[in-house]
Amino acid sequence: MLDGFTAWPQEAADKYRQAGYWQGITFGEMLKQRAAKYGDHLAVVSGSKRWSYRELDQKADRVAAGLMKLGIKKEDRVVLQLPNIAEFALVIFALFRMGALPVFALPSHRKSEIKYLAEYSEAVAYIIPDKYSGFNYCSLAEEVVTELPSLQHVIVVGDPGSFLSFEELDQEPLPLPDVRSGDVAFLQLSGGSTGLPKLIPRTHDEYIYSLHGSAEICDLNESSVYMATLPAAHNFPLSSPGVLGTLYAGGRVVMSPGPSPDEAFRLIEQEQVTITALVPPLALVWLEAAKTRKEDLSSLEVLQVGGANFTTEAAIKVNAAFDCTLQQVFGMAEGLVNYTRLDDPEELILYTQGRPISPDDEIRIVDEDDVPVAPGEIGHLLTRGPYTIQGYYKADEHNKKAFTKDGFYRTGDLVRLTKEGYLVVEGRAKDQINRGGEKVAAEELENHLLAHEGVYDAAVVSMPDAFLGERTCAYIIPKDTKLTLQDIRRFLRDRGVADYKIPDRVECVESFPMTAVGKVSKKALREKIAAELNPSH
Ligand code: J2J
Repeated sequence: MLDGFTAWPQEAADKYRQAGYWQGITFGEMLKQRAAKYGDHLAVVSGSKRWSYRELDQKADRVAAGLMKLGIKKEDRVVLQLPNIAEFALVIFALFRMGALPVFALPSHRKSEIKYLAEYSEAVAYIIPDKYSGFNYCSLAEEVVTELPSLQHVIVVGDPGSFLSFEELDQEPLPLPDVRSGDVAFLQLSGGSTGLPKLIPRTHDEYIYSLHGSAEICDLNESSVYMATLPAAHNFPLSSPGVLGTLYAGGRVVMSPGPSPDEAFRLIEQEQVTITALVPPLALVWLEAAKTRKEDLSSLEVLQVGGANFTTEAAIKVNAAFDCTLQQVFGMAEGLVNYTRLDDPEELILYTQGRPISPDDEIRIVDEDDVPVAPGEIGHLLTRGPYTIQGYYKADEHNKKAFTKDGFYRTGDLVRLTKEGYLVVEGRAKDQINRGGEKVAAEELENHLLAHEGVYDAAVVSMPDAFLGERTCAYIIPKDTKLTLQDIRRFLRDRGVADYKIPDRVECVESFPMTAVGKVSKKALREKIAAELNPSH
């Protein structure tokens, strides 16, 4: 078993197996079974590439052989930073088959994140596109490998420059190592609230169960067409039901190169897309675009929205604008995913964030002392279940805080349970900014800011924003001269911090408000900036 992985207690594992949740199959076997059943059906469509299940299955064996020939072995970690292209699906199945673990980076990550991910996971390889969205990933890889010699292989989809071409991985199939369904299949990135992002180990058994449950809830079958609109590496478009849930169900995955209506609407019409997933701000962009654009979106049956607070007001508008079923999704890369059901009454779809996938997802809503709140009251959401992790990867100290002694994950979300048993997300206790679905850990950004020689202290908080829901405000106590937003932006970009983490606003102050116990009062800072932005309230 992978070092640094926290397994479920034996009793829980037995229960999940007996209940039929953990089916004992690996991703490699899952694709083999689907290829046997759906052979010529299209599995993945991306640009001019249209791969059937059989092709995807055969290619996965060949690429697995190519990876093994490089010397990559079972349990090795491989940082994967691919956008929504067919090779994304291919390479993850190749890695799953040979038991190496993809570490999912987002296309927007830069040197700071990639170096950290590679170092922390002790990755041996890094897989990138040559260019995407105007950014040159080969230059990024050059910087990273110079500082991290342990990263032995850089594999490039497209023009490889001095690195290895993805095409060279296409080799005659080799015998594969023995991969078990209880093994860790990949490491997913946590949205995080700590100084350094945490990695989430997910096993074949439990993740495939979440796909199975998600596909069933979303009514997926072999005629479903799922479009990956958000970056496929994110847990939502990857698994809820996403790219992998669609392949589980024998449907077709369409990779959209980007989320804008320009790219997405044409693909919906052309590929007769039946389901896709959006974050709330994007749903509002689509809503406006749908008023004027001519593309036919009538193939859409389900529009999923999740990842960040979706106001009822916005839900009502989106629901009215699209002639399909709106589904709210409240999930997390650590496990638990809640969905409104397709046949739910409108009140539930518009006013709640759904209910868990599994009857064995355990939910506790508690106060500051872990005592359950009265029914219907707001409290901290704790959860345990057949696809929620029992610990972050190699993070023993943090795990003591992030999980209860009896294995419940502290989500950091403030929720209430309706009388129908549905969850409503009311807020957040974790120190994170949710910038329209993109998560920024306050402490991580504060650490970057503290590295600036002109910064004496920093406190990062969310500020309300009509479009993204929240944006990032950095309060800074400068050492001597005031720092501007431009100074901070330039500094963070030079450090290689991803764009979405760069503060939207910088406020220089002489001191921070303190709580009674002498900690910086982020609540007071949040209130201060909110009042400044909206003086009438
Ligand atoms: C409010 N906050 C939400 C929602 C997530 C499906 C869908 C989303 C994610 C995801 C995911 C929210 N309303 N509808 O992994 O499989 C916030 C919560 C949560 C955190 C998790 C999936 N849906 N959130 O967003 O790991 O704060 O996963 O704890 O990125 O996003 O973020 P992440």
